[in-house]
Amino acid sequence: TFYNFPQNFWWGSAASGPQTEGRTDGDGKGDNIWDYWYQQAPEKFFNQVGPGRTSDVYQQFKSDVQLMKQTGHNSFRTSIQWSRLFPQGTGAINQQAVDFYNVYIDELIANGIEPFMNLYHFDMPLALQAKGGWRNRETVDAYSHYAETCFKLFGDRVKKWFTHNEPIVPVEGGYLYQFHYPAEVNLAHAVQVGYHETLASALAIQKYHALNLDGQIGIILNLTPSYPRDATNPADVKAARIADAFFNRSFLDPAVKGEFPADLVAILKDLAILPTYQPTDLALIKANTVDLLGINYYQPRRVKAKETPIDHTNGPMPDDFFDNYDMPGKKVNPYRGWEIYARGIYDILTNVRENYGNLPCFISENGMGVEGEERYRNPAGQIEDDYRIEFVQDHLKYVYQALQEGSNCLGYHMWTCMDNWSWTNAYKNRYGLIAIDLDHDCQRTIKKSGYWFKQVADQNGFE
Ligand code: BGP
Repeated sequence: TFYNFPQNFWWGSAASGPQTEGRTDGDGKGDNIWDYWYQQAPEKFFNQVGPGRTSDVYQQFKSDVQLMKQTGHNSFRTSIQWSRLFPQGTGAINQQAVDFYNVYIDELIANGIEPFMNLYHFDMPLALQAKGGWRNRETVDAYSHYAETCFKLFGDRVKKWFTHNEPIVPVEGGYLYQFHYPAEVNLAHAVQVGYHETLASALAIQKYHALNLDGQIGIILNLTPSYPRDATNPADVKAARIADAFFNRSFLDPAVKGEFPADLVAILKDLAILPTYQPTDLALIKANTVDLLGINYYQPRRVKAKETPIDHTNGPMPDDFFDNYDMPGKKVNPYRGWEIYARGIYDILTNVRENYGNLPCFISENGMGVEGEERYRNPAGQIEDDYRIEFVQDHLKYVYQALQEGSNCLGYHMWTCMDNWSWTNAYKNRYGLIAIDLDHDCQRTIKKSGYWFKQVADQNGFE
């Protein structure tokens, strides 16, 4: 069979400002929490490589756009760095940032690549974090001003906007499992942070629509289908449902339906940790839902009824309600420890079609991080990443199946365009269609998967 995708399907990749641009001295960027955390605790970062050492897109974007063309992109997502545009998070604007994003956006468009722009990719400006970050309602106002400024500056050309990338991740990383700054363990704080992210998203959507800019605004969520160990065991099913409420529906429901999931609200009420809110907020969230949903998919979540004793050390945790289930025989990416389960992408798209009004959506990230890819470099200098081609093909077949059944999936973006710096893992795992050589001015070479992807995009499908 030839897997033929719909006309005008979006083929491309995703990246983020903080992971690719590079700081560059004298450009006026303010610190964000990653700059700060690295200064405080470099040992937390793989090989002690921090956010200053990136693929240097700030300098090299023009030739990078040519590489995107050579790898079949008709669209590409990155993010504006809040702390580049507003070095203090609010207040004075940095004109050099405006200039940079202007030329970057124009270069993409001039080369036939539609820019998709995300506003927040884990990069809280330090000056705002110093006042509590997302825990503080003032951050919501600062964000809404930042978002509106971006729409006014770039919205004449950028027609696809996203309020957040994976808003659950700063909640989990910063306030539950300690892989983002401020690395607390406090469910009440986590809930407040998540609530403010959702409120900020609704406010940005309101501002965007009010400007009548003839584009769409959405949110990008990492959805992890939550599978019970035994689908015939009610306790397992219940556990999986609770995990789904905490990690998927917590953001998906307010973003698409304008309402928080009742079962999650009941749990938080029971624990007396509902967030602080203003009475008018809920109507605002109800009235300002997304036009478009970006779905990042890497792995499912396998869950069983709680069997291990509840750990009370840090107060309540989502983990009090379920145990993760280590399914025997599952396929795992050994470098990241994430299960590889291509069918999950079909289950998500089907869920969106059946339970979320078949909202327009697209796969906004999917990919495979591999350590030590240099060993696959052939004598001609190309990295032969057949495992990545197989991974993408497996997932695309399930996207195709969902499309056949009526899914409104509009595109597929890989994580990522070129190997990039990734939070505390830095350069350990490489995800790109294009390799970079960190020791030689980040020299770029297209991987085998990059050429393969170009062929798929050109043919709008594959055999
Ligand atoms: C997603 C993020 C990306 C990127 C990717 C790969 O969660 O949106 O920023 O990091 O995952 O993850 P990692 O680099 O941690 O393996």
